[in-house]
Amino acid sequence: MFEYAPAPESRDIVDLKPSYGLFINGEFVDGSGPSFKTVNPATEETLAEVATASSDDVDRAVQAARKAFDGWSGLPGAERAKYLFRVARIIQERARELAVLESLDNGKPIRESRDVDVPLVAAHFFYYAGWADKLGYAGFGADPRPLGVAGQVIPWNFPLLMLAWKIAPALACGNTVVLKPAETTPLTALLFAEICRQAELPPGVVNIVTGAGETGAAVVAHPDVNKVAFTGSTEVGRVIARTVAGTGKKLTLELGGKAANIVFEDAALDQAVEGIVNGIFFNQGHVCCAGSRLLVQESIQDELLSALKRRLGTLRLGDPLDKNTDIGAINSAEQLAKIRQLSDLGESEGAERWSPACELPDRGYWFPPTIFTGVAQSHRIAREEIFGPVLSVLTFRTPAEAVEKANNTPYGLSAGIWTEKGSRILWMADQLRAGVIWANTFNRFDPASPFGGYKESGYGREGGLLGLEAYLDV
Ligand code: TXE
Repeated sequence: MFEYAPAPESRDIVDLKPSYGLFINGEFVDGSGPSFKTVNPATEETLAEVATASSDDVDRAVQAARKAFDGWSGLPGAERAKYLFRVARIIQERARELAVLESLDNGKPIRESRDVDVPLVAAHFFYYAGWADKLGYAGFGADPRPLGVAGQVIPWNFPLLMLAWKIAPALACGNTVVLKPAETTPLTALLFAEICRQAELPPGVVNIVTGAGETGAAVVAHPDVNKVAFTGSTEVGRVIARTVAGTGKKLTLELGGKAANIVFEDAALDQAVEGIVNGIFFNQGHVCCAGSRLLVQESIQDELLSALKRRLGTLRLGDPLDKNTDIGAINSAEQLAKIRQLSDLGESEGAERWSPACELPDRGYWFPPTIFTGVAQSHRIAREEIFGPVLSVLTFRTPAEAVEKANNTPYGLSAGIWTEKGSRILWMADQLRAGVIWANTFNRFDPASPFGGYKESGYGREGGLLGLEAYLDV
């Protein structure tokens, strides 16, 4: 039988430099802190040395952003739109390079970085470019104003996409930006800095400061930062909320999740299996809205689980640059240790663990797709965010019980419903305490659709009109 086997994506398309500096006021400059290594999680090889921004460096970046603010916010919206459209087009032109670098630094399969992340990044810049000259018609009054300097701290699971969610609306509204990427995935943000130069964005409008948590903390605490936007762990989100409290800074937090993916007995089973796989194994489960809890109606449990296991047996784990790969590397040794620890705990708490036969490469950070059955609501694997390719399966009998179990979590970011019955979808969507609810699909994103959580998943929305409001005084 003919098998389609495309050649692996070549890493030569990426011009990797041995070391990278900070991007401040339109220039790449040295950092005053000790540099750190960013590694390819699929091979553990060092990709580059990256500068650490000290609090003095962060101060220089914030001052550059402040200086650029009057000019940038004073431009007619249509002029800002031209810059953003230009950035969006360059992202499209350099899409392959961005996708390969993202997969090298993050470990995600090239099919995802190429077909999901990078196209969505461009789409966000196009979408918000479209609003830049229409802010007076967005429903926030005739003359909404930008906030000033936005300090933005992002995680490693979608390095470019999180950057786009934050930078595109901020700039469209007339704010300037200091952004700190995660320490394990700084490279595409620095390539984005190069794209800002190529688009001739005025110096200081976008500044990128690399480093670990201390650098992020310096951005958040800087007195000349007017707005803080954070995506990351709930623990760090709490620290940031405390730092910002009482300062008058506007804050949005997008934190963890433990989403329920709820399958009723009347669902189209093949479609549901694909949705479950996409829900938890997309991006190795490093997804805040991942469908990490499968709630399946008891009557179809056996049938659904057999179909799901058969499907997992076909997933290919390995080289992220191979276009056939479905499951790439875990982003870091720390994250791998967390996934292992929680999975071991699942077993010791009495749940049953299953993975398909799956050879793991010798080097790099890997974890096989894993399912836990016999999970009780009290188990930690049913309550805590594992942020890896691990699915906890629970059962229910009635829609009311499904709602009760789905909502029984401190988080409230997303949920999925699988049923052929429209009235049930509407009823469930009304009952579920989650910011995003998908019906008969999962992990679908659109720049026009706001995203964000209830409860400990954070507050504020990114995307759509609400994403604009987060960067405006209205
Ligand atoms: O997150 P951190 P980590 C969850 C997920 C994961 C866990 C830990 O469960 O296993 O968090 O991941 C910066 N002030 N999510 O340790 O530490 C940090 O440098 C300011 C869910 O990577 O929250 C990085 O840039 N900034 C999540 C960013 O915060 C600080 C995505 C996120 O790192 C800081 C990632 C401080 N005091 C992890 N400390 C999601 N919602 O998608 C750290 N940082």
